[in-house]
Amino acid sequence: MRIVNLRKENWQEDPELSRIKTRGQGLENKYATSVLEIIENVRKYGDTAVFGYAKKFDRVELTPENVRVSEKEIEEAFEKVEPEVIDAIKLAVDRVRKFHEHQKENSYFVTEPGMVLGQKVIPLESAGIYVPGGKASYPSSVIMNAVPAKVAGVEKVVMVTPAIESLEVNPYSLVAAKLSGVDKIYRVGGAHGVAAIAFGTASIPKVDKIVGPGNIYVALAKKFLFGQVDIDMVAGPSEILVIADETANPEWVAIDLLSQAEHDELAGAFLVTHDEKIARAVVEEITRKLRTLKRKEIAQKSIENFGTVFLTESIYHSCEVANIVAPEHLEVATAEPFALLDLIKNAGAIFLGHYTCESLGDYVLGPNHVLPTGGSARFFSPLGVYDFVKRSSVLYVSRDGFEKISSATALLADVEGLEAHGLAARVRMGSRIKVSEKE
Ligand code: HSO
Ligand code: ZN
Repeated sequence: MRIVNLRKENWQEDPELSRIKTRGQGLENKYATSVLEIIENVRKYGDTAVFGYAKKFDRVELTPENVRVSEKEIEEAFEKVEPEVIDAIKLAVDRVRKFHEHQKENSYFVTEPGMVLGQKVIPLESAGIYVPGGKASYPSSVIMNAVPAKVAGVEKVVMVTPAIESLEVNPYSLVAAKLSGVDKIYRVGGAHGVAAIAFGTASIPKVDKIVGPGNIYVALAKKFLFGQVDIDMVAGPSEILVIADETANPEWVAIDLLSQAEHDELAGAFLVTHDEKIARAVVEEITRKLRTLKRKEIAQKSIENFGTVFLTESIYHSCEVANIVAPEHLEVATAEPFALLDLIKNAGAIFLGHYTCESLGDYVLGPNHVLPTGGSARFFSPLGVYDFVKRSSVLYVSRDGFEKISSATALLADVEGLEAHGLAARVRMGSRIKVSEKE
């Protein structure tokens, strides 16, 4: 973990800070050709292509009969999962649902004499949740993606997740899916799984929006299919930035940094502090903890790649640095964290105080853990209920209302040289035509 001193003029141009600032640039495009080919084949050949790719990449024999996970398998998953884990999943679902209820957006209508104008909020009809296979098949991510969709009122929530080498799907994810209200589950993944729910096949339904994390193939497939369907943001490796003052506990800060470093070799773990003692103590703790951590290979690589301590002049300077990095997760481990909230502009989620460790938010606290990465917290928001609705404008004018705005409409149409636009207003002007409408 390197220590970078930002107590200098032109600290904004520090090369290490610049490297971290631009960490999210560019998706690896070297797989683009193969992903495009997969998409095209699934579009043309449907199930045949999807099952062919499942055999080739995941070594699993899928058929129209077995591709959907049956209710019986879901029941069996409940048998396999420890009762206390089921309770923890229930707690998470419940808290995440309650938090997201506040994000529901109402339709609105404004009236003025002769006019009613409004915006109608309509849930998407269907959504597809991608859940990675293997080790990164996180039940918590199933909850974080499915619950907001259900709270928004999406009727058909479909989950896709690869079955690799055997037909079995992670029972924890099945339990989380059931308890979050997922309607149908298909054991298919990869770029072909994404394409399957983007176009629909004979045995896999088409959806309106695809959300959820995945490997580079999945991310590219989502990117290429955007337009055919809507997608959430393309998530990059996880990140955490901790702002610490002299009241922070170095051991706690160290393990919180490692909690994101253990996700991925390219994960980011940053400490920003004006206190040199804390800086050194955290670095020592990280070295110590890395010796025994189960995922030390991954965490170690991530710390080597991106692990950085920035030494600042003051707590306010630390906030400026945090805003430049725009981390996915920001922990404010200081004596008065609420006092800094106003200064924080760019962060996916802001964890205030010494006890609010990031992992609480990953699992049960309530806010969503699908957050903007790679500096995109400058312009993106957490996944939420608002991502599963769309809006339609509603417009109505009566004859009186029409008279107030028709001349201006006709005039602007003339300016744009669009005669029929102008005529649409003019043919109605001054008329008391026999429409059945009552004024
Ligand atoms: N921290 C990850 C989410 C996650 N953590 C899932 C544990 N499980 C998102 O940045
Ligand atoms: Zn995490």
